[in-house]
Amino acid sequence: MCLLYLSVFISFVLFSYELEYTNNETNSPGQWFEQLNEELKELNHAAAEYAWESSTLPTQTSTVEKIIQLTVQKSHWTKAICSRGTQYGDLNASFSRALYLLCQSPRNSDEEIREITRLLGFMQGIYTGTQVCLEDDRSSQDSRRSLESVTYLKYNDSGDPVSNGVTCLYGEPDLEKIMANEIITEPNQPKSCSLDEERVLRWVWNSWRLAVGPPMKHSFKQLIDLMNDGARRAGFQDIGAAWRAELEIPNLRALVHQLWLDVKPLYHKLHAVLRYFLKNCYAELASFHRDGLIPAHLVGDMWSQNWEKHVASILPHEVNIERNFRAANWTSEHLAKRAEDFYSSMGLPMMSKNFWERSVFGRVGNVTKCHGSAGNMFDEDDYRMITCAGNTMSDFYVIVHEMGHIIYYMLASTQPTVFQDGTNSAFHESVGDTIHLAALNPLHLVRLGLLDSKYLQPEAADGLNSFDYALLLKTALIKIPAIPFSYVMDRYRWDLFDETIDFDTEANSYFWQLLEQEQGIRSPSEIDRTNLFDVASKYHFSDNTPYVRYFLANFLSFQILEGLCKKSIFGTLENPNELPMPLHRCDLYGSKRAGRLLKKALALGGSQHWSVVLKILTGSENISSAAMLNYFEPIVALLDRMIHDAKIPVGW
Ligand code: X8Z
Ligand code: ZN
Repeated sequence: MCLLYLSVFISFVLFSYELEYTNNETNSPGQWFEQLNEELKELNHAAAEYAWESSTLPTQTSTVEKIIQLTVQKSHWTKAICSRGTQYGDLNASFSRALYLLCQSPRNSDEEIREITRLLGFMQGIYTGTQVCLEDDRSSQDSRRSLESVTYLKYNDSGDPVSNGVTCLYGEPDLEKIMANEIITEPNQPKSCSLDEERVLRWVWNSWRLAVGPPMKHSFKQLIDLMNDGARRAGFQDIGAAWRAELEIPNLRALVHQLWLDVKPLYHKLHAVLRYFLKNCYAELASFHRDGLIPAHLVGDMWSQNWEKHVASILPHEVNIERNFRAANWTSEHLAKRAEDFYSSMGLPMMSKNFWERSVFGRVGNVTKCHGSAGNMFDEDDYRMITCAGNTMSDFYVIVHEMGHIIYYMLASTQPTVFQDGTNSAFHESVGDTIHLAALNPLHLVRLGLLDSKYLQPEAADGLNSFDYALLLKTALIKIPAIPFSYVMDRYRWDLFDETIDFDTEANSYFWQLLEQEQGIRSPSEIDRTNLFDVASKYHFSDNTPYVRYFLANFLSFQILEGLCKKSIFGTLENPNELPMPLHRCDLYGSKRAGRLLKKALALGGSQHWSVVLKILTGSENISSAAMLNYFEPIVALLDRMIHDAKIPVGW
């Protein structure tokens, strides 16, 4: 998962249900609680070390075996703790909460744990180790011929990709970057919107899915059964219910549905405008015109969750902020320094010496995993990041995001170990996203030397100028398509887990039914996809990480930004006045007031329910779409004008 654990599986702590309780007798509940936290720290430390090992070194059978043993050990330990804990009853609120957090987990036997760990390792290995290979003149090839050359490759013993004279590419970041058009150095690169470009994108999109989907399908079916067994023994209906319980939102399914309904009109407008642009751009592409769905490979992202690639085509502007960013030629360490500078300007902690010495920035050495992650090593000041970042704005996003996890770990580190994971996973995902939104404000872009200060001047009655609109549209193209995507990722898995959907006959067709219905995209390939398994093309699927946390974090980050802004400007959240600037213009850089509020909330770790944390940060106890919709209000007006003027149809 993105917080560096062995897997959700170990972070979620499993019970072994046959073993006797084994922990030592101690004098008082207080001493016992202290000892429990010491032991948990040791277990978490070992888990973090193994997770680091398996992310940065080629998979060794010995590591897998150590991981299995540790997972089993932790499950026995948890069972013992929970059985002992019930003898003490409800001593106080903190004690009860600690036991609640530790003891709500699925219960699998040692043998099941072994099998689950093996299956997860296998799936993760496919995602991180698979390369697809292509011949050099791929742009002029027929896509069907290219598909035949897809090869399923691993590292050789010295950790180098196996290549037989052809170019072999990983999913992340190689193919991901081709889809987002971030590999732009070749002089003979196909022209944007050409059929050559379309063919390359289709090839990449399809090859990745053909390479990783089918090998994972059978393992996932086995995994569902094993995880459901463990969840049912713990009193849950299925593993989906157990995943949802971690968030502590009683009406989660209804809330998620409502939040999605709230932003759907905006998504449909963005969809309409992008489709209009793409149809004009790929006028020769016959298949485009069949229905209202957008072919998935054209939106500028492997998973269709981020459409920012098309911002300049939809709304051309003299400032190309993306180009300015790349031209600065920052390395990933530079980007990390700039991220650290933003956090520390608010009075939040600087990264530790260990962080700078041990983090991995790039596919260097034997790094096997390129998806961004942040590790709490549960050892004095040892926090680390893995990212295969380059020098684009989306690389900067990943670094700020991961640093948000680390800031949360650092601030929660004075809590007992059991509370150091934060109030829930959605809040953990929202910290970096909030600060990233804050860093995307035009004033900060001027500060970074990426934007001329003349673009701070208002041009219209709403106080905005043309650059504000370009920037807001770019942010909307990043944040809004992520909503239906994240909605589908877990709605799909919940429906498989509770057997609403029959895995054997509907696993892939149901996924496409949801993608078409919610995202309005369709497969670009003529291949019959019934027996494929396209959900496996996403990192979090093979990593078995629940995804609704990102859905919620998206909304939370706008709410928290608004709260921090109010605090920064008025000194209190109670002030009933509107902010004196549009939300995206609020500059949190250097705001010690906002930093103090964030510190106060995050330092509680998991000791309090998330609604308490949200109340501190925003004055409200409810997750809502209002701040996000307020942020994008100018964009809604802009899209409405475009749709009206060009008579663009909306919906599909
Ligand atoms: O996986 C991540 C982070 C690590 S927790 C880079 N994110 C999701 C994704 O990449 O799909 C951040 C936003 C969504
Ligand atoms: Zn994250």
